[in-house]
Amino acid sequence: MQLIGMLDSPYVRRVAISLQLLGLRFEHRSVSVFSTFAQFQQINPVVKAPSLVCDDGEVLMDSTLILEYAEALAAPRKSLMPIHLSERQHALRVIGLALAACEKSVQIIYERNLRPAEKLHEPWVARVTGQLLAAYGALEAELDHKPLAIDSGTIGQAGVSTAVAWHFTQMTLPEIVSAAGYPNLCALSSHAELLPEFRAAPHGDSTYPQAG
Ligand SMILES: N[C@@H](CCC(=O)N[C@@H](CS)C(=O)NCC(=O)O)C(=O)O
Repeated sequence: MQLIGMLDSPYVRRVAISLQLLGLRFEHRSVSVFSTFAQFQQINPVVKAPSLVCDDGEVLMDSTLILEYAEALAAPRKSLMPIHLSERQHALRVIGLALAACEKSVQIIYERNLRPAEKLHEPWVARVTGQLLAAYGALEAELDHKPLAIDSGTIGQAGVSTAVAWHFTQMTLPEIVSAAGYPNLCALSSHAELLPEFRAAPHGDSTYPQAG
C-alpha cells in the first residue's frame, strides 16, 4: 500500500508512524497538496492528505479512517488502541484533543499563508487561537493526571497523536503556543521524537524509507 502526503502534515505523520508501530509495510510518496496539486489529483481527485492507496487500488482518506483500516490489517497481532473500555475511552479523549490541536494549528497556518494579508479575519484567528490553547491546556492537564507510555513497545495511538500534534505546532506556531507553559507535553515530545519510528518519519519534506 502507498501512503500519499507530506510529513509536514501531522495527519500524514501520525499515519506513517502508526503503520510502522503496527508492523505494516508501506511505500511513502511525499506528494504535496499545494505545490503538486495536479499530481495529487491524479491519485485522489479530492486532494486530501493523507490518502492511502490500498493494495487493490482503492483510495482511502482521513487519518482516523486510514488508521481504522490499519488496525484491522494488523489485528489480532498488534493494536495501538487499548482493549479495556475505560482505557479506550480515555485514549479517545486524548486523541480527540490532539486532533483538535492539529486542526486549529492548520487553520491558523492556512489563514496566514493562503489568505491575502488584507483579507485576514482577526476575530476568526482569535477564536481558533483560543480553541488551540484550550486543546493544549486540556492535553497538558490529562498528562498530569495520567502520563502516557512512550516506548516503541508500549506507545499507543493517544501517545502517537499527542506527540505528533505537539511537535507540529512547535515547528509551525511556537510563538502562539509557548513551550514553557507545557512541561508534560515537552517531555513527552522529546522522548517520542527519539523513537526509531518517529525518526524514520520526521516532520518535513523527506520520504519515509521503506524497509528492504
Ligand atoms: N481530518 C483529516 C484532516 C486532513 C487534512 O486537513 N489534511 C490537510 C493537510 S495537513 C489537507 O489535505 N489539506 C488540503 C485541503 O484540505 O485542501 C485527517 O485526519 O486526515
